[in-house]
Amino acid sequence: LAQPTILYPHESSTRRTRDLSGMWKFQLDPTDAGEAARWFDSGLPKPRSIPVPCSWNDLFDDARNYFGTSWYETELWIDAAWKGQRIHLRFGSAVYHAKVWLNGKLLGEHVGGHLPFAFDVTGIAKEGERNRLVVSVENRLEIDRVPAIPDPKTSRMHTVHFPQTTYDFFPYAGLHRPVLLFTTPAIHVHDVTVATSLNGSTGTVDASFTVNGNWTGRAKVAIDNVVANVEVRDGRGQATLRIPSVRAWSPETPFLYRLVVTLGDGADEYVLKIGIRTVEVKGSQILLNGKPVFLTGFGKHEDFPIHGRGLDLPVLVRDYELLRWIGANSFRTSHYPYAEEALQLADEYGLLVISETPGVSLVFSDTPAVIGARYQQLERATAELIQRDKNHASVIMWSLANEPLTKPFHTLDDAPADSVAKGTSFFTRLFESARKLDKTRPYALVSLHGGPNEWVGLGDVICTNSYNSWYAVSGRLEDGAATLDKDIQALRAYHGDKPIMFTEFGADAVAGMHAQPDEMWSEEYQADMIEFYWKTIKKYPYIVGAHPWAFADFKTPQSIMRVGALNHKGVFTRDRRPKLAAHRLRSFWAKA
Ligand code: BDP
Repeated sequence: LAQPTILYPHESSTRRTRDLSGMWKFQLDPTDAGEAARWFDSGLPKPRSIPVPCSWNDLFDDARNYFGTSWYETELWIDAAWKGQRIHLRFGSAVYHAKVWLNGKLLGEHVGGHLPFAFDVTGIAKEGERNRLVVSVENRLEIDRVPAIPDPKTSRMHTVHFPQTTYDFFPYAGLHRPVLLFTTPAIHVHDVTVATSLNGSTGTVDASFTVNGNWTGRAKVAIDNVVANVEVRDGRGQATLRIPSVRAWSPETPFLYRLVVTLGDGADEYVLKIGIRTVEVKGSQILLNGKPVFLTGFGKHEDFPIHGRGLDLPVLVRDYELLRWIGANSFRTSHYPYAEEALQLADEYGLLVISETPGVSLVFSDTPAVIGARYQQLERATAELIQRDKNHASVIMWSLANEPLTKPFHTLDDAPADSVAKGTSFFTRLFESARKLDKTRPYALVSLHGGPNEWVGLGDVICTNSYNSWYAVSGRLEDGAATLDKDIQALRAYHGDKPIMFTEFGADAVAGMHAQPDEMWSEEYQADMIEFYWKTIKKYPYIVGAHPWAFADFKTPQSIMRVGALNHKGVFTRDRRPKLAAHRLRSFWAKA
């Protein structure tokens, strides 16, 4: 409990939040001079304005391909009414490595992006004065980070691809999510973990919580008029609430209850919206509230013109409206954790979410030191992700990685003989450490064409990305469909009873490009390919989900494969207009 609370700062009778979003000062620091020159003390010498949250890349021409340190600065004021409260400063995410100073004092740092971090700034933030907040954000693309760049010695990716990445999305950077000031009482709820179950018409909510300062005293946990009195000892409390005539959470009825944890007679109050539901893998099915569920939806990206990867609430609402329109019940947060606001809204919309770590495109032909550094980072990010998302009804499965490979995609060299074994021990360890943190949800690893079997088999659901008729069997829909049948049967033969899910399949289509007969890059080809995948997948009762890649077109590095530096596999364009494939899917999903 030495760390500040990372719970989302919802307001309550005892807690206040102030959003610091807006125009901040910004400066690139290509020579890394800022720290030695103490910009954190004196402020930025030659700043321009930048909106927070937003990526820096699409705002300024000189920042498009900037991969170094940038500085942000703003001022903040403390409310007189906050006297006696703890004051916390919280960042939704900063990509990749952030350092934070308040009034010249280093508060701390965070590495990895996509996940929140907070500091207790009580006493450092002064009331009645201008407080200077300075943040450096550094986004070097490095081989030993997660995600990584390819090793220029073994990969030819750099000759066809700029900037060099191992992954297929633009490496946007900056303060991507809101920066919040929030208050709590001195003694406050530090963490809450909720697990729910159903028994007939009764819902059971098991809520355990911690209080800072090893506090001992009385507390209450309540949902509506169901209240449990709790003795908190050494900072730990636990309550079990039984809700009669429960309204179970599901995509059809995404009902949310208000869970309130109150310390003493109102010394602190933490409010959390929860859904009561169960999820489990049984035989070849994923069961939601005891009934088999089939996942329709997409892999997505946090991506929009000009904002880049910055949180964009209007786009978020529009995306979920379009998911409803097309008849999707789910999505995957490919290939990194999405904003907390996205998960809160998914809870409300009844969307089922596969929550993915930033572990995209790991390769196992690199040195043990590099693989080890990536492991440390990914294990930490996984723990932070589970801590952050564990109470969302919408989150039904964890994806620990996307498309790990034995060797870089673009190399013709053979993978080193021990690369499968190296990956197996990496993922065995990762699954073990994650499974200790949340025992209420299934885990998976998303593979490319099912391989290697040893890795994907560590998951509870066999997730596979599959590109027949695109990267494989290019230009031939019928042959692609025949290959798909064989692929499915091979997966089943290896993995036995486990459910299989197609987490990606798709074709690029440039909106407005048409062809008769079918031809790659046309809207017809994309729609027809998605159709044969859908029809094939539906033949097999042990396949539990189909997510075409991708929801919408999105920004990529520049390369010979990506017209306009976009991946065109979206069934919507980047500005969310439906392609032919969207209408086709809607006829299968929404109208069925
Ligand atoms: C898969 C990746 C995804 C890519 C997609 C593609 O998981 O990130 O965008 O292929 O190439 O390999 O379109």
